[in-house]
Amino acid sequence: MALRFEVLGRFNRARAANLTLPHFLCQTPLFMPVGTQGTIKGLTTNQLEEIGCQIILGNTYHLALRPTSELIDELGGLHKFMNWPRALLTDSGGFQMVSLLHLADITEKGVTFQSPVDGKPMLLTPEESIQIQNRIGADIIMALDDVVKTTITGPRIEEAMYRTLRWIDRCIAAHKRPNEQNLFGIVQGGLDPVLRDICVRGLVDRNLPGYAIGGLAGGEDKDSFWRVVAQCTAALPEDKPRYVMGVGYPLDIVVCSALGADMYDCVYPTRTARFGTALVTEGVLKLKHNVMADDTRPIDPTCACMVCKNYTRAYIHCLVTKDAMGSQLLSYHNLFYMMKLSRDLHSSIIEGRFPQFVCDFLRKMFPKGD
Ligand code: PRF
Ligand code: ZN
Repeated sequence: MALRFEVLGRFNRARAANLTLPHFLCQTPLFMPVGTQGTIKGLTTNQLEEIGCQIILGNTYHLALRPTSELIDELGGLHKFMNWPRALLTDSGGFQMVSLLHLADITEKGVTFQSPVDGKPMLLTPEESIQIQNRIGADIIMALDDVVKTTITGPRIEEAMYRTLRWIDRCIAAHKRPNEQNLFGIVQGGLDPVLRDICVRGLVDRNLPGYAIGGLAGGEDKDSFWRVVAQCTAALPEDKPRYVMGVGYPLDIVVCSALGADMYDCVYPTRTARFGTALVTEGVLKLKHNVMADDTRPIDPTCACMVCKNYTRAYIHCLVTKDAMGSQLLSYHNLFYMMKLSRDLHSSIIEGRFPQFVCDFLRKMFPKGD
């Protein structure tokens, strides 16, 4: 195992911890921004450090196609390649292929897809996904899982869950750097509590350094989503990190943290920035809106970030969708918001004021109580 997970404080099921990874000591709960091609679009790694990012996510699928994992390995690993000294996590690639390429097809061997480079059929097996991730060198690597949309029903959900369990053994066997990189298993099983239970037990038996809850945030209703998270966190070990994949709405992070989850990732804060939306205390602020044209306030007067200290809504309104600087400034602010949310969750849990923090958060976001 190449991590240490030390719980520093709890409030009911919520926990705040130090997660010591090979490249960085992270504090949980934490949000991980998503960098696709070895970059968080529009931000330098110096800015990411300034914002307080502790760990960022890279996608195996994208990096394997370009610049290729062999080249990253040859050039000294992804940390060095992208000039990021802190922690990295890579996702296994299957989910990205299935969600990006509708031509992807899953069999027992692995995920088959058409190469977007030359159109040739390609196969990503659990062994290959781990080999690629070993070359990339992230602090945390993810098992290849069989992901299906939570909104479908029937035998396919069960097949995917059992296949994910069979594949975890192939991933464990293929993992050549267990002292430098942590392999996390991913709980699947759709919205079915019986399938989720079988999958959690199966993965816990493998004694992995951490566990992810997958297959969520794909259009299911919030009640079902939170129920699955609650069930999985209750059954996962207390002394290992729990990562809810693909979750990035501030409200979901607060609720999942209350349910005992520790880690999150999502493109939402940076993607919504590129569409002109800022995350603020009251919810969201649409910078494209005409009322912003002569608004001389910062995005969020309560925000301490570089953007809110230096620029007006009017200026960002003027840039947004016309100049790359608009989405860069909004991405900077949105990630600052996510990092502050992570820190506030961590410190409020440690200081015994988590319920007060959650109440304040909800009251500001939903002032009418709805
Ligand atoms: N599996 C993997 N990556 C993911 C997910 C998953 O289930 C999700 C949730 N839908 C986001 N990213 N490997
Ligand atoms: Zn700001």
